[in-house]
Amino acid sequence: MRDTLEGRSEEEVLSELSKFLSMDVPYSRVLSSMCTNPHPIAVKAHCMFVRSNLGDPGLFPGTAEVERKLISILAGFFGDENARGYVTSGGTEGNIQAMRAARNVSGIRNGNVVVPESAHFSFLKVGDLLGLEIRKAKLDEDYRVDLGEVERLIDDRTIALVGIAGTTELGQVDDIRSLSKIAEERGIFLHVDAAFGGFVLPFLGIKDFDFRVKGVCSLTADPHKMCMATIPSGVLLFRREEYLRSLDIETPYLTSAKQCTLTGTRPGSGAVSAYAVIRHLGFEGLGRIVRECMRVTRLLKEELESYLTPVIEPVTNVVCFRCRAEKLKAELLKEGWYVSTIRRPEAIRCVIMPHVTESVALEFASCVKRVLSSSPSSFV
Ligand code: 0PR
Repeated sequence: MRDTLEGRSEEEVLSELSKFLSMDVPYSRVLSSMCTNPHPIAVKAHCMFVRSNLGDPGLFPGTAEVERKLISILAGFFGDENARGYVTSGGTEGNIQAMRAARNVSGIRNGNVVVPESAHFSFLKVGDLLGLEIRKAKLDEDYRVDLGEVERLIDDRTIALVGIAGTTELGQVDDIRSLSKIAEERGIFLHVDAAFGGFVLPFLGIKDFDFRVKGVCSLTADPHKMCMATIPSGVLLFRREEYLRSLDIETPYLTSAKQCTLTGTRPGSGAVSAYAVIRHLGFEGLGRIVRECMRVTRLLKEELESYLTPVIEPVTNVVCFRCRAEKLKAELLKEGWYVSTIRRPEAIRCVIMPHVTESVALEFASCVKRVLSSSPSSFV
């Protein structure tokens, strides 16, 4: 039947939308995602500020104040209370804008950026959008960026180095201290992609990835991942005001004279939902949740390690197991479980977000064991 676009009752529209919503996968059996169910207070805050537009902050001074407060809290959390920044749509925007700032302050056009081979695919967008050459440095045997490779790839057109604190695939953390040393010696901008690890590592006692390390110029961390904010919520911070100002363009007819953000119209929800979670749980409460995810990650590793070899000892709440990955992933999907595969080495990836509780992880582990023992030679 042809869909005439005549007006329909609220009930009809919402019931149609409910059908679509029910097609989406609930998180309960998802181990492939770095997102999770938002915290209930994040949802409440999101709804309260649903009409806010931070793109025109003069009309929303209250929302803008929440953003300032969040940035100030996180600046301190990441080791430099004077760091400046804003709430982005997530790690992709953070990486694009950090590289744009690095390029603008360098004064070099057609430059290059040295990233680890493990970098998130958003850096391919960075290269395409900004006309930068993305040079991929090989990894060492622990899947951290190889520092010798980084030095080899640097030349006089290198505008930035990138380190990853919590890689997308393995959750591994690059040696940011050593990258900082190289960056400082060569006078190059250093950006840390902590989109995932930013709200994990500090709670596991790992602090040498942020502004505490002298050469770090910018950092991106996403509340919509491990901080349980609503999507979209990312935070981009710069050590120096000058970097943020290099992104400014004039906005003649708005309530503000300049804008440094990538998008124009911008939701307030990312700022207020992250702020609500942090104020409600405190870093203490958030830390407890992260450490529980880490405990469950280790438990899953122990449950499965006599069947499958972990690629690395988990550093964050991600564990990858070597296997014939596409085959095992497909078999697990038949049982309703979602895992992802990684590029190198061949392995399945399990991200232990807060919705993956101990009982979910144990149920998953027994499913994996069952699948493996049904056909022992097919998957390993
Ligand atoms: N940097 C790192 C280290 C990341 O892991 C990610 C996303 C990004 C940057 C980009 O962040 P945004 O996607 O917020 O722009 N990592 C996840 C990934 O690609 C994103 C994700 C989350 C994908 C949930 C799927 C999913 O269900 O795996």
